[in-house]
Amino acid sequence: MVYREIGQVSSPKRRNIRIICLSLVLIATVILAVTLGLTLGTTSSGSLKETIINRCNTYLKDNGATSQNDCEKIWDSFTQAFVGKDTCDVPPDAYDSLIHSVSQEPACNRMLFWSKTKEIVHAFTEKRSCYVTLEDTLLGFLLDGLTWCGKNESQEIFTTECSSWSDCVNNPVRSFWIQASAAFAASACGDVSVMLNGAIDMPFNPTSIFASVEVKNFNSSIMKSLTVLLVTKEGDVKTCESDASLKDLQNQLDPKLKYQCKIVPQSTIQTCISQPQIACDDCW
Ligand code: DVN
Repeated sequence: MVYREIGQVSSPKRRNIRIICLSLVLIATVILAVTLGLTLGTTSSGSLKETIINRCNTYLKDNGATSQNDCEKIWDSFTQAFVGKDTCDVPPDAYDSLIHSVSQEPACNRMLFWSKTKEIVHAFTEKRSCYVTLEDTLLGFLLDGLTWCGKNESQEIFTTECSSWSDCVNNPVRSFWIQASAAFAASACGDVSVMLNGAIDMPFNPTSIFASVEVKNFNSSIMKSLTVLLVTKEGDVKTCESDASLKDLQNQLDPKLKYQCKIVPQSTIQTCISQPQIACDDCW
């Protein structure tokens, strides 16, 4: 009988032990990955609530509107719109309670709508208060860039694995922006502006929120005019007069509203973004 030092085993045995060890490591890895995936995938309401409450308190502190708004009540009105509902069963009017829970005076003569110009319009309004987009108001600021949904007969709040904008019409995020946009447009007062993209075929796209929701909610009893700011790049040939979609926009407006359109070179806006000391009126 050949004795072997303790710790030494025959090669077939050693191979079996190695296979068992590798299998155990593999199983442990899979369990860890699944656990992490499940944990990270369904963010509890905690982190979303923390984000939204922080945004709310920051906005109120920076804009001095603390007395009229209660962030906890706003959160509760927000969650009531979609918690316990299927991710494709949240219609726009589910957010009516949330919209009514936020109190903010409309920025008459400073309201700026936009379509296909999200980046440049917010780079501009981030540096200046002479124009205000929906996303610069408390309601839009709270939820801009976030995703959320619930599930039938569940109190959980999810921030991933939610239906996307194009999956179904009544998804929680799209319905919110439709209802918030409708309310923002209905409150539009005085001289109003919209920044449109002169580099695309249809600056006024009928399927956009601006066209399908906001223009339809303008109220000519409080709104006086609409100025289109058509942002163009070097070499763009589109003009205010030549574009058919802008004629369509003009035809959709209440004739009581004054309409004008200005070509605004993108370079001019970029200069105004980088030099906030330039007066707003000199930016277009
Ligand atoms: O006036 C603005 C503002 O008030 C806003 O509330 O609505 C108007 C802008 O909406 P719009 O006219 O539809 O312009 P866009 O550029 O086509 O879409 C605006 C935003 O809606 C997009 O930037 C998307 O947001 P995101 O993903 O960049 O944070 C979103 N959106 C529109 N169509 C979408 C979509 N997101 C995903 N899939 C789509 N099909």
